[in-house]
Amino acid sequence: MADLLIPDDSVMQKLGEVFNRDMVEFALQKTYSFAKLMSYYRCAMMEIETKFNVLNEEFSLMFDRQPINSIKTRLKNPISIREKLIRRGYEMSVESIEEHINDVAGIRVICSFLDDVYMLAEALKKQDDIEVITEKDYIKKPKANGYRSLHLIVSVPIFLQQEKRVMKAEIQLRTIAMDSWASLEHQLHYKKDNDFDTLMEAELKYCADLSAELDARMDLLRTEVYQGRQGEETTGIDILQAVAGKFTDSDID
Ligand code: 0O2
Repeated sequence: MADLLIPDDSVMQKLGEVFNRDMVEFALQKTYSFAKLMSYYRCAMMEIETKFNVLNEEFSLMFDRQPINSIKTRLKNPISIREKLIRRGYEMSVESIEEHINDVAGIRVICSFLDDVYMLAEALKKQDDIEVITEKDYIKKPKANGYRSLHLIVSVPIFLQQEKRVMKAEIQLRTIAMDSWASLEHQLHYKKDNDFDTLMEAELKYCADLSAELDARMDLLRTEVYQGRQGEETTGIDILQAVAGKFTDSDID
């Protein structure tokens, strides 16, 4: 066990008076292994965050605009990890966390425009040290409640002093509108323990549809501004076509 985790003698003595010494050492060993694993996940988040910052920098240099509005990272807390393992019928151990939980490391990339979400996802997927494990496109196929976001579960190598480890992480890419809907919906769910009633669900879905329309309109506007379309007014038909173009029939099975 790493020296820095062994408490000094007086603490060990006090713990030993209450608990069996083997038990104390066992608990310390487990705590250390857990802390080490969490630190690896933190490294994976740093690697991925840097990759997105590099893409943002390159894009800003080439096109004089930044596709990323902000990046948030979070490490899943031990209580949520435990709940998820129990819910899925797995034991609570360091090995089990690594094997069964894909979203201990979470990176949320908030993009300026809808097209940026896909541009950034494609740019990341092309990198030869990134392996995509699963992809869920809740933008093309929103969840029933209206939730939209592009989710990638990826693996990324981290390089330690003595070894290379491949860690999993969940990346959520979404626009500002998608993010504000998701965080407000999350807050409302948090406030209301029970499920929403039908009217509330319909209202939430309506707000999600409005946010989807906002994204489509902003994307159209961006295209016009950056492609220099001048002198022509944006018509309602343009906007409807833009919205329809984002979600073709083939996307909806
Ligand atoms: P937290 O606190 O954000 O970590 P998986 O986790 O991938 O094994 P699942 O549930 O199929 O299993 O994953 P999915 O559908 O990709 O969703 C994972 C995450 O997306 C959630 O994490 C949320 O962050 C977000 N999410 C999914 N659906 C919704 C939704 O309806 N509303 C909001 N606001 N967020 C959503 P966690 O673990 O639930 O929570």
